[in-house]
Amino acid sequence: MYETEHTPKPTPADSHKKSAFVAIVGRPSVGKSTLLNRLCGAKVAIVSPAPQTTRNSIRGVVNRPEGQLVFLDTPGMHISGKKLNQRLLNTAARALDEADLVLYVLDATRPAGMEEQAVVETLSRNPENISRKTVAAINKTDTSNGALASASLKTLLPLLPEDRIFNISALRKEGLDPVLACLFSMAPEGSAFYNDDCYTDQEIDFRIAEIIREKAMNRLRQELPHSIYVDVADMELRGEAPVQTLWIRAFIMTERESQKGMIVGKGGLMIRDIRLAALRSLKRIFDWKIELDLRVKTSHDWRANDAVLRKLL
Ligand SMILES: Nc1nc2c(ncn2[C@@H]2O[C@H](COP(=O)(O)OP(=O)(O)OP(=O)(O)O)[C@@H](O)[C@H]2O)c(=O)[nH]1
Ligand SMILES: [Mg+2]
Repeated sequence: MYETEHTPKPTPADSHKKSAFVAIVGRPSVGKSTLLNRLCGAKVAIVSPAPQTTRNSIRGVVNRPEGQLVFLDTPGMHISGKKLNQRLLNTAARALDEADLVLYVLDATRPAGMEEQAVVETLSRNPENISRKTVAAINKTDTSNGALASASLKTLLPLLPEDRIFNISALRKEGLDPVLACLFSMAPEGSAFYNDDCYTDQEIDFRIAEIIREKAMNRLRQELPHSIYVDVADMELRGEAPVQTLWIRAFIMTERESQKGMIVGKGGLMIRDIRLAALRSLKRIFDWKIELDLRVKTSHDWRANDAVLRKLL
């Protein structure tokens, strides 16, 4: 019922072109999702300054004359005993195993430290990952020259060939073409996985929930960005084409009752602001008119609740 022009469909085989799944991995907040969006030329994954914004493995498709690359954005790798974090790490590790190629993103503005070591260890579990599959992109070189990250990369991954290390700025869209060219040169020959007018395979309710979560995360402080998830409880396509309206009822779910007030805000101003920002984004993504009924609800300690985590991750 909600099929759009973005819904993936298989394409006929095209033998002399290349195609590959590319896992984008790295620490939290290095700019993986920003990079995915820039590569796809569309907003596929949500972005915020808070670490661990991405919670799922999100696909974005890039079509070029050379063929098709399907990028898998992954949650930032972060070692922690918490249930949610363990699941996020598993999601990233699974994407690594499934991918033909790996785009390993580093942050030029932050020293490597223990966290980078952990990413490298995960990558190195399969030696082929480094020798045949990995391309490294040192991101945020608009802010720092990347020399530090480049030096630590040489120590951490001495087997990674130098011509597979690139300086980029995802934010400014700088240095991305050489990265794509390198990935295509390493990709196997094969037919496209998706139609060439398709840039993501996400379900509509998931995209809506993510956009709302992004708007909320970017407006909330302290622990709150991590304490929420968004539940799209109901959707209905109303009216006749071409002037149809997608009606949505969604809930921002908090961990504790006491957090609801901060999301609603004084006189309801915060939730109104989140709702309007989400509407602006959703209107850019979908062709329908959008009506959004947005409320706040509590799902006690959901980050430790397996049933909720299974649904979300
Ligand atoms: N200066 C600068 N900032 C960037 C660049 N790329 C991303 N950022 C910022 O870095 C922050 C994190 O970006 P994300 O794309 O959400 O990072 P991520 O790696 O997907 O983070 P997680 O999903 O939490 O693992 C945001 O505030 C971005 O605007 C860049 O090239 N330069
Ligand atoms: Mg992300």
